[in-house]
Amino acid sequence: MQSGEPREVAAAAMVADGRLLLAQRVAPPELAGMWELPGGKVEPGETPADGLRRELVEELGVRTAVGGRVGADVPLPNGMVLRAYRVTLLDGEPTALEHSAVRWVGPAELTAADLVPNDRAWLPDLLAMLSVE
Ligand code: DCP
Repeated sequence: MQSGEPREVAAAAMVADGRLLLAQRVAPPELAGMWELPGGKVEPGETPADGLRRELVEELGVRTAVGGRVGADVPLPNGMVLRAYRVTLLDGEPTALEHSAVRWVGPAELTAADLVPNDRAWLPDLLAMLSVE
């Protein structure tokens, strides 16, 4: 590691028409079947926005614009940090290329969804985002 800044996992809070996009994980076994904000590890030399845009091409096949932060930092056990960003869909229909499914949810479905434990901390922030869209 060249710097003291932890490696980042960037996740997308993508909202369109008052609904948030959730993606269903296939791995690891303890998270398989649970829903998350799609994203992944930012690679060395990438900005978080670059990394998140790349991950969303790989995972969902869509072109996006990455905006500001949503919610708090979530420390990950391996010394990484998980951060969520507002994302706008520019082109394409999100497709589950690396997940088992994707779906757009409103506030009630989001509250009821079986979210991965790390993302559950963002629930109030995500609900607030949906209510002002
Ligand atoms: N993670 C999370 N919530 C999210 C996205 C990720 O808790 N919304 C966690 C799960 C993993 C870590 O972050 O512990 C890395 O996420 P991924 O496995 O999705 O990231 P990559 O696709 O970059 O992983 P890899 O390169 O290992 O395939």
